[in-house]
Amino acid sequence: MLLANRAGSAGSGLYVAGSARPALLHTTLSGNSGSDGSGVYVAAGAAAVFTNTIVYSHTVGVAAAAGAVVTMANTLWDGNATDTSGAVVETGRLTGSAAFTADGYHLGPGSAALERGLDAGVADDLDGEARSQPAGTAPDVGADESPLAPPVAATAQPATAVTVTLPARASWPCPPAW
Ligand SMILES: [Ca+2]
Repeated sequence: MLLANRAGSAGSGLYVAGSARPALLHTTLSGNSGSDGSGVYVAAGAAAVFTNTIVYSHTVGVAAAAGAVVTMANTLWDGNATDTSGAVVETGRLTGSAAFTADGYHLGPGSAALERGLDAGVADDLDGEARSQPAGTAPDVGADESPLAPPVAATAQPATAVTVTLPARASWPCPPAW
């Protein structure tokens, strides 16, 4: 998790350069700032592979220099002025609210990260809690795994029969006298 870091150079959350080839699983990048505003910067000649990532609140979420190779699978983008710059190859793009809790990285109700990840073989989360929850569901995107269910798209509810029982006639108000 890379949270609210400040840096005087590009890649305020993460800077990848040289022959580095990191593969990052279940990363939450939130509110990193400084320099050119990029949360992640991958320099020429370097490469990075991200799986199940939340990129939240950056001037530029992920920046790839010319000659960098950046591959991202199942990323939730929220609140960035610009999500990507340069050649970022993306599959499983997710949008919607990260809906973090007050700490800025745990997932709250309605988060678009809930159960939208790929099975990356990660058995727990940053709290040491089991991933996935409930067992057998798709993992959450980002560093936290929550037992919360994903938001449900608005759908028509099935019709339900309604039975109304009227009180016995004797208890009705008296009819007007004739
Ligand atoms: Ca958790």
